[in-house]
Amino acid sequence: MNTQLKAFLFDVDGTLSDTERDGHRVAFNHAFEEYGINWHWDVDTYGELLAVTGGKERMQYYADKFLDKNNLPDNLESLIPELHQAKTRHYTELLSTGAIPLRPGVERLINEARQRGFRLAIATTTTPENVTALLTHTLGAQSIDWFEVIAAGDIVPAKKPAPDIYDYALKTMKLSADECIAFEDSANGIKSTSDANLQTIITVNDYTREHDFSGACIVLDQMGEIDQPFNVIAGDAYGATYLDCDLVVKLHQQSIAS
Ligand code: XBP
Ligand code: MG
Repeated sequence: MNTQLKAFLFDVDGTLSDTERDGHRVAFNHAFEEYGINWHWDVDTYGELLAVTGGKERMQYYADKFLDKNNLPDNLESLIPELHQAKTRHYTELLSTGAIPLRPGVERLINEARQRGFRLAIATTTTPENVTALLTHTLGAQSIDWFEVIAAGDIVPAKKPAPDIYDYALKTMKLSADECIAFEDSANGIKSTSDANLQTIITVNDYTREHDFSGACIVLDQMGEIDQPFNVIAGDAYGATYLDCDLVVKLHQQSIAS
């Protein structure tokens, strides 16, 4: 069977942009300071906390697993959503400074995909405002409309690694999983795509390099550019040195056939 590829589904954090270490982490710490809470997430601790997706869920996980039960704020349940709102404000302010760029090759691939008529969507755990802020401050405000669906945050109750956010995007676009390809960066991401029956192209980052990406079409260190070739960590790039639509189509075809 030769199912035609119709749509590209992108994760955001870690895939479109390296947002976690210098973006989300910093914004969480600003929120803790703003509320006078003596929590601080250093780079390594944050790496462990990334086991749980979703900012509210991550704070709850931190309180449950990293802190002394007798030393938690009394009002933790109501505090977490408040902290998260503050964190979102700090994060979107940070994005507005232009401090967090897209990863190499992302803009080029999105532009080529649009020119070639592939449909685009986003499937992410992060808060919707964060996605629109990232797109606005990197590709421009008009880019929000390039994505047919922006499936984000609490739109589904079960976040990644559950497949729900991808199932939601597929259902909204009226596409089958075979007609799409997903772009992810993490083990939670590929668990989510695999359980939604999607083929997945992985670009790793410093937090996810050692994750298990079994079942991916290919694992790359980045999408790459003409003058900035990717390194292939696992899989076959068929001689390509950067990810373009021809390679995406080929990887999709090969994965569907096998
Ligand atoms: C992204 C996340 C998010 C962000 C924070 O995971 O885990 O929780 O770190 O976002 P993925 P919010 O890339 O797998 O979608 O604080 O807005 O929840
Ligand atoms: Mg991600």
